[in-house]
Formats: sequence, C-alpha cells, structure tokens
Amino acid sequence: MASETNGQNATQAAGISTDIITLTRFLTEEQSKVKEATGDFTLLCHALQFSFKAISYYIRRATLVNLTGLAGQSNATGDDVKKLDVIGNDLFIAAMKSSGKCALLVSEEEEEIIYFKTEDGSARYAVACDPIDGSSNLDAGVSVGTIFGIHRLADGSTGSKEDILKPGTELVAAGFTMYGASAQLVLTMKGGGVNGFTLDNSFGEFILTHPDMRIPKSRAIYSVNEGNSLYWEEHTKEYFNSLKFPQDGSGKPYSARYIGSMVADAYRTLLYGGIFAYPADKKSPKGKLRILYECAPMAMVFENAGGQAVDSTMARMLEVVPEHIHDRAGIFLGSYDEVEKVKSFYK
Ligand code: AHM
Ligand code: MG
Repeated sequence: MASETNGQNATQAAGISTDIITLTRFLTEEQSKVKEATGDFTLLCHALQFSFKAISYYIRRATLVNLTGLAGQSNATGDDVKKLDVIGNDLFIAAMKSSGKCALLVSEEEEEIIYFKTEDGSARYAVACDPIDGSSNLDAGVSVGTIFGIHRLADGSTGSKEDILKPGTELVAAGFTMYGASAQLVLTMKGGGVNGFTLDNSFGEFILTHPDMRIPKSRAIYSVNEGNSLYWEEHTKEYFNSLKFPQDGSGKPYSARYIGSMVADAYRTLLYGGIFAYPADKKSPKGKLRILYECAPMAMVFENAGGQAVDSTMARMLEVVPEHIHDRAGIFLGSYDEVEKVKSFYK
C-alpha cells in the first residue's frame, strides 16, 4: 500500500498522466454504450486510424525519400495527381479492404466505386474518402488532410451505389485528420459530439486531447479564395464586402485566413470560429468541393459541434443528395451566427 502511494506521488510529481484516453480506448468505451453493437464499426475505425498513421508517416518523410512532385497523371475529378496522392489512396484502399468491414469505397482518386466482397457478407459499411485533400500544398510543407464519411449498408444490401449516394443526414460517422505540426484527428458519430485526438508519435497512438469540441458562436474571421471573386454571384460579393466594409457602425472589418487546404481551414474555423466558404460561381456553377468526401463529412462535424453548413442555395449541406459519386456543391460552413449572416444575403 505504502509503495502504491509512493508510486502515485512519483507520477504526480513528474506531471505524468497514467490514465490516457487513446482512440482505441475511446472506441471500446463508445461501443460498450451501444447494446446491439457488434464491434464491426470499431474494427473499421481501427483500420481507418492505421491509414491516418501511415499517411502521416509518409507525408513527414516526403522530402527525404523523393515523394514530392507529380505522379504524371490526373484523377477522377481532373486534378493533377501527386506521388503522395497515389500512396495515400493505396494505403487507404488496403486498410479498408483488409478491415473486412468495408463493402465499398469511394475515393477522390478513383473514378469508380471499389467493391470489396466478403465471403460471409460481414462487411456492412460504405466509406467515402479524400485520402489527401489539399495536395497542391504538399511540396510546400503546408498542412493537408484526409476526410472520410461512413454509411451503413441498407438492410439486405451487399453493397451498391445506392448505399453511398445518400445525403449526409444518413452518415453514421465522419471526420478528418489534419497532418500539420502534429496529426489531428477529428471524429463525430451520428447524434454524438465531436472529439479531437492528437497523434503521439512516440506512443503511435491518437490521444484524446480535445473532448467535446464546440465551435464558438461567432468570430470575425473569413476564409475563402478571393481570387475567384470575379466569377462570384452578386450576393456572394455583397456578403464578403459586408465583412470587409462593415456598415453596422462597429467599423472593424473581419480578418482573412485562407490556407487552400480545406482540412486546415476547417480545423482552424472549428477551433477559433468564423466562416469557411467555397461558393459556387459563374465558372464553377456546382462549386469545387465534392459532396461525398469533402462537404458532407465536414458538415456533420460542424453541425455536431454547434455550427452550421449550407450549400450555395442555402440548403442544409447534410440534406444535399449527390447525383453521382464525385458530385460537387458550393459550401459555407462555420460558426452558427456567421452562417446565419450568409443566409441573410441570399434571401
Ligand atoms: P483537392 O481535393 O484536389 O486537394 O482540392 C480540394 C482543395 C481543398 O482542400 C481546398 O479548400 C480547395 O481545394 C482549394 O482550392 P483553390 O486552390 O481553388 O482555392
Ligand atoms: Mg479534396
């Protein structure tokens, strides 16, 4: 007993926490709260977290092992493909396949749906992902990320297009990992809160560092590619001008922050508040960002953290149904009040 007390004193004195909530522990605890849980979702998440760790590892080593630059091809949505895009995509596919729980996968890098047939039909999930979002920033060492959304197959289905061409309201879980100064994983589940984990490279574990994340209700920060303003619709121009040239007597304009990586811009917005937008415009009438693996998962995170997300027609982003797997939408997401302000310009 005495030595136990001495031990506790020693850990306290050293400022060491011995009761750490890893992602693995968090998932196990979440699973135990659901009576009918089979553990399949937990296993799928374990495969996901391995892909995040592996992608993070290769991004960190990219410059040293000649992984920067183009792979010499373009992807399903016509973007130049970086070598790391290919590696990230391959890692993600292998992780989903080997999990045995993923029936089908939509990736930004793949034109068609990838189906993983299992003998026993135990794969009950459909996953959409952008393995490395913001990859045009990679060679400059700027933060990029992986975005994912998870749907459950309809009863009786063994996996079909209809299992993934669903609105975000049907997502069972979604989130993203940002590969920045450290790898930050943000995860949310249907009807739940938003939790943030930081990859501790020495442990090789994601540690719960940001429990129950809530986005500030408002903040005077906007994040948009202003280089597109020539193509913006009038109400888009009016809205952003109102942030820069306030007429309400406060006299203080908003600050602009734009990284050009959705995951990094969204993560900052989630922590600090404000608004992130990639509006539809005259050049891109459907917007740039993809519904299944960019807009909907982010919208779920922001709503579950107390914020909002809408498309360029001001429809709730989570209710937008994609027409095809790489369908796009304009998007505004962020603090509750900031999105309300956007809506007032589009009435
Ligand atoms: P990607 O999936 O090809 O990387 O493109 C998506 C990225 C987002 O991360 C980011 O918000 C946007 O494209 C930036 O686009 P732009 O360079 O037009 O501002
Ligand atoms: Mg992307």
